[in-house]
Amino acid sequence: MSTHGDANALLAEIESIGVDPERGGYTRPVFSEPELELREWFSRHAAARGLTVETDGNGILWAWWDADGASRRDVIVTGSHLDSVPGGGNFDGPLGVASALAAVDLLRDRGIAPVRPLAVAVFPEEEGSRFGIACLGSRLLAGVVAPEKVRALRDEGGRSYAEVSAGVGADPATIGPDLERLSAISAFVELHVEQGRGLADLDEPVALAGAIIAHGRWHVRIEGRGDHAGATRMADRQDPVVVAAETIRSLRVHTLVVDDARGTVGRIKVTPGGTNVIASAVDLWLDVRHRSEEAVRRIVSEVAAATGRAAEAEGCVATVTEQSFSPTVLFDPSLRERMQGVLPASPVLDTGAGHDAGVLAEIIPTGMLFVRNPTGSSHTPAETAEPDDVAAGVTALADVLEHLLTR
Ligand code: HGY
Ligand code: MN
Ligand code: MN
Repeated sequence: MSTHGDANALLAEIESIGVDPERGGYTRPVFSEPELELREWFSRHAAARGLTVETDGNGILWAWWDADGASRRDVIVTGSHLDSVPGGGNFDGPLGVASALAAVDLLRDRGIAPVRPLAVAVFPEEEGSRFGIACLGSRLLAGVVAPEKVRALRDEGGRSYAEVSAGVGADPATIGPDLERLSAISAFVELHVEQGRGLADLDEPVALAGAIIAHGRWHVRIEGRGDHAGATRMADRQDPVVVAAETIRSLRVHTLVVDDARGTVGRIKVTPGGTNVIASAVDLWLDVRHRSEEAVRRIVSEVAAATGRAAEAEGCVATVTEQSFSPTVLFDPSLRERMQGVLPASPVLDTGAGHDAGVLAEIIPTGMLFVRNPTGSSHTPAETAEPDDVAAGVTALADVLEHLLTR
């Protein structure tokens, strides 16, 4: 099957990589075998299109279409990520990467001669599913996360980022800000499957992004006293699971009273995890989002206070630690105006999902395109995009890139 100009065909090539038989969908953590396979898939297709592929010190892949004789200044970048959440869909990330490759084909077919370079970028650990910090690659590039903190991050199996990245041929000593590379970029446009029903409700195939709402992650650790489930009287217990239940309940209560706030606990780890064992500790993670940063922080402080009260009553100790925080992002208005000029029929939608484009928006002009997702669901196997909408997304991206590369 030819993949020329065809993001659907490109996606079809990877739909058997990282399939998760237990959860359904795909589980492709950064630096895992499936994600490395996807990186190789990308590099192969980029090279087949005559793009020069390099991996920078942060593990970001860059595939270059160098305009004849142009220096690598005033660069236009597009791309996305290939890692997934556990049991995620095949579109969140890969759609942006496949569409970028297909858009290069369309620009070639149109005989476009760029006056500035184009780079297709693939950012590692956008989901933060392995090492806990979302958009880790773009945060390292932007210098908004300390390299020594990253090197020490550990995955569920206790392996550090330094150890894992070295194990796949990256040099953890080279991670960190690359402001020279960033200063050479004049715009970054990321195409992404919509994670919500905005386009489905509007019956439109493609949207421009307006804003990303603020979102953060907090690690809650509750320590109690492990003991026997049968031999321990209720009055003698210090059960961290009981405190965790109050944390989760208070998150729901305090999120519901703030209009359009979102609060989630999607991950809990009970130690040691035996049915007939009172837990010694519980780890859980909060994901809290809202357009107002202050509202996010207020919700988290209410939940931390409720957790502290419940921990004291139960004779446990609770700590709440911020893992990552992304302020509300308003995408670059002048870039969005230019994109709207190219795509006048496309609506502008905000999103509750974070993206590398949101991290880079602090430093360089960034914009996003969303492609309709009929289910509106994401981070689940139900995430989808119709082939015609995928094709419409590629055409829209090619139109925007043509505008940015030739003026
Ligand atoms: O969590 C998010 O919003 C994004 O999908 N990483
Ligand atoms: Mn994504
Ligand atoms: Mn995602």
